[in-house]
Amino acid sequence: WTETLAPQATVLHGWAGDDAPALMAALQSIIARVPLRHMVTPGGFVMSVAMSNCGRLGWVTDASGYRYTSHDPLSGEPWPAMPEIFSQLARRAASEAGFADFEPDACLINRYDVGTRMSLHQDRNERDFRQPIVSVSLGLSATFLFGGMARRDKTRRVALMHGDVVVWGGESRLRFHGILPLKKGAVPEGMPDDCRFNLTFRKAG
Ligand code: MD5
Ligand code: FE
Repeated sequence: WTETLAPQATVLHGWAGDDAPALMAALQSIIARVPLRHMVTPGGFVMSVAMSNCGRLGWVTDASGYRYTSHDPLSGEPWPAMPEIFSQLARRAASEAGFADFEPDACLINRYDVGTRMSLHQDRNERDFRQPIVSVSLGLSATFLFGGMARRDKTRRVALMHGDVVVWGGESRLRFHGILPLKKGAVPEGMPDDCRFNLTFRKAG
């Protein structure tokens, strides 16, 4: 079922469930080539979420700031190509939520281990905020914090479960958001039961 959290913030509940085994297989082959790593924020904090990327551009952070790069700073190699199953799913989800012709050029892969969180932030390193972000949740459930346009605005808690896809666009593209510390839980057979993977598809360039 489809849930509208706010104008242009659409949760497609369980929408990626059938594709999850194929998505996980593609994901494993990417992180075998481009290991998940804990990046450092410009403020000097080590992120608890482990990250990797695929696609023409990848999101990185280090002492000099947040940005997109064409190459993995660890290896000097280009980020791996975005698998067709990733780009097709992101495109279909965006279309389902009313964003035609979404062509992601970046997929940020986040791995949340139990206890890991992501503090309240906005995603503003992309060039064109008219382009939506598509987020796919796999493995353990998370409590998502959905805020407003200002950091101090009240946040609402939204459970994101295995297979859920969210399309963030329009006026919800720049809302503050975060993830509460991840808890243990149950997952469908064969899916990761010790962590949550989140794929975020972006048109960054
Ligand atoms: C996650 N990841 O569940 C989230 C999904 C990140 C991140 O936040 O930056 O890697 S993306 C959630 C999102 C994106 C853009 C806008 C809004 C939410 N929003 O307006 O709430 O790991
Ligand atoms: Fe974000």
